[in-house]
Amino acid sequence: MTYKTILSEKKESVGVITLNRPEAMNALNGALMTELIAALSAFDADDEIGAIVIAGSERVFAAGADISEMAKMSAVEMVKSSFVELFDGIRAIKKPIIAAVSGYALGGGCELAMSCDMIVASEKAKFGQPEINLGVIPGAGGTQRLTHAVGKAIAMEMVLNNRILSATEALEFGLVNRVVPVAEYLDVALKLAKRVAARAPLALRQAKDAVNKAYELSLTEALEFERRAFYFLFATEDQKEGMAAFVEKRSADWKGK
Ligand code: CO8
Repeated sequence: MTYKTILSEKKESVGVITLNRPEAMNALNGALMTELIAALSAFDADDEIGAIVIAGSERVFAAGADISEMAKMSAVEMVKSSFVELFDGIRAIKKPIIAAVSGYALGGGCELAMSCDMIVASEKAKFGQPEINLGVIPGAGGTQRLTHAVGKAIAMEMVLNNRILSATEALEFGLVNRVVPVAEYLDVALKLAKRVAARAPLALRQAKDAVNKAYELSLTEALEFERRAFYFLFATEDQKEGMAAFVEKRSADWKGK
């Protein structure tokens, strides 16, 4: 399938999606979000793909929701457009998603990066929630995922006072997994995605789900969820293969069954 606002390609076991609206700093308009969810869902359903990378350009990951598209909209039009609900489509993806961020990740762009499971940042990455400058607040998880990631003090400063985090600050505060030179960030994200993609697919799926439950359930409920997921995996061929391979001192041959 060809897209107008993104590029989508397979690199062996990894699906790579590149946001591609350079004229608008990769601003996330309705068309881009719809195409992004379509491309993510296609990779999620593709057995050849084990993990997904979402990238922008070196200059900008995404400068937020498209302000010119939103500027004149009423509250009722915003509700009817279901624009922000498109973000739920990212949450629905079962395979691991890695954001490769360079340059600006602002507003909805920062929220998009945080909706992914891991973030590889270039030294030029900048993370911010500048919605307060527009008379609004983050609407796609910025007040929640950011607070979980960096804690209340830094989140308050970012959301209330437009503090922009450098890549090294983002690493220090736990928002990103690693910071690497600009020339390497895409490669590093791709290599990380390939390593993840080589793992047991059903265990990966359960693992992603279980870690996310830490944000959604009470500790008692989440521990129960984890235990059930752990037991479930003993019904898979991959658990038998993985443990046999360890005992026989060989590498496992995962089947995703
Ligand atoms: N929306 C629309 N167009 C944009 C956006 C945007 N978010 N950001 C940049 N552009 C456009 C500019 O208007 C400009 O267009 P033109 O060349 O036609 O004038 C072009 O991109 C280049 O931008 P600049 O000239 O401003 O480039 P600079 O290098 O000087 O500055 C910045 C780059 C700092 C990124 C600057 O463009 C900026 O501050 N952008 C806006 C950032 C922002 O406020 N983001 C938050 C938006 S609101 C939001 O995200 C709410 C999310 C709610 C839910 C999300 C659902 C998806």
